[in-house]
Amino acid sequence: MQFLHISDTHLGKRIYNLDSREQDVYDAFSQLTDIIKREHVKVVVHTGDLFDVYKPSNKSIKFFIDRVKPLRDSGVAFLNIPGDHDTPKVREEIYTQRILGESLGLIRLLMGDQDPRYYEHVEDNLKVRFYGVRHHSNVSRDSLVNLLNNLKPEGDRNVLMLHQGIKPLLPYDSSWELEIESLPKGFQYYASGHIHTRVLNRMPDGSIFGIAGSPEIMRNEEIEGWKKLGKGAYLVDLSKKEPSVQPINVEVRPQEIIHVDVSEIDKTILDIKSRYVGLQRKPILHIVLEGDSNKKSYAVKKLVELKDIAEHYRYDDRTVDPNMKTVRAEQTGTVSELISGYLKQQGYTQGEVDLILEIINKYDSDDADELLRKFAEGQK
Ligand SMILES: [Mn+2]
Repeated sequence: MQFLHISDTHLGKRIYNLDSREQDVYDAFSQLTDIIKREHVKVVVHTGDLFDVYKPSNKSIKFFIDRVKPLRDSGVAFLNIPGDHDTPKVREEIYTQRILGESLGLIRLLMGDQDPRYYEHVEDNLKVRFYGVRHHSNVSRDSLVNLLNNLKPEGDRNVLMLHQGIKPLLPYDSSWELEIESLPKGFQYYASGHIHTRVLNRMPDGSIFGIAGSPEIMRNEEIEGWKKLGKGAYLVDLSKKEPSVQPINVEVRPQEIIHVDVSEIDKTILDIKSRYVGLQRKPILHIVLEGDSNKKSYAVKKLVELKDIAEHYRYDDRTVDPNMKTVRAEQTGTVSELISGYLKQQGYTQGEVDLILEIINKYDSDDADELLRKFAEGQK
């Protein structure tokens, strides 16, 4: 019995507000649905952030329906849990997934805290149960842990779908809600979303913890992982008690971060051009300008030549004036301590700093609006 694990498709995302980047995100999804057909899987497990926002554009909803309806009609079950991006930011709104699931019957939505509690699939005389819990933010961590502890994995094989920050993969405070060692036992495969770079971890009990990752590069931090591991889907085989996983890659628009000393800009531009000339999919280039800031403006003008070979380029100015003294932030401490140190340097009071940190930590919760209001009042 095989199923396909995909995640974090972020349909509708328009990186740099470019039509071509929105299309790249759709193309990656289309490649995934091609893999679903080619591999003849009967179950697809999507672990959240199906869309980029909780109120997706009509264009992205139509795209999803047109791609997934033929799969549904050929008997494929498309399972999904909502990720943080899918979660409504206001109490009165509902998940888009409920339209796709309850109203259209295109997906099987698993929330964890309401029925159905699992999806059961029987193949090769194996009863496989898929459990899933929707994304829980940091503030509702207790109910998440409670839900997980009450799961009863009673199939011949059991899969758990999650969309959470997991320690130690996301180690910073407020970035994780679960620790990998404390995941509930009895599952052969932990299908995980949220983190965009692929991870495959064999656990001590022989089960596998898998992060399928996003099928396109959504953030710069993903470029390194894409180069090393590729992007795409995981084909998971549950025939044996210890599962085996085969990564299947999709074609992604190339991206590169290039550090450039502004005094060598002419040579570097020639070099980049020769490397990327004639590519079918033009790259996205992230240029990091370094060196003497007095030579920056010439370098920036010169970068325009990259328009010939790149779909898009952007630059990050890290040049320095050799006559200026620089102030360095403390290199130790947690992210919160770094932010707090910086804000204090900028003249914010301790009370304001605490409020700002709280807003950052609760940005996706219902409390955020209330906190912002308090902060705004304090500023008057
Ligand atoms: Mn995501």
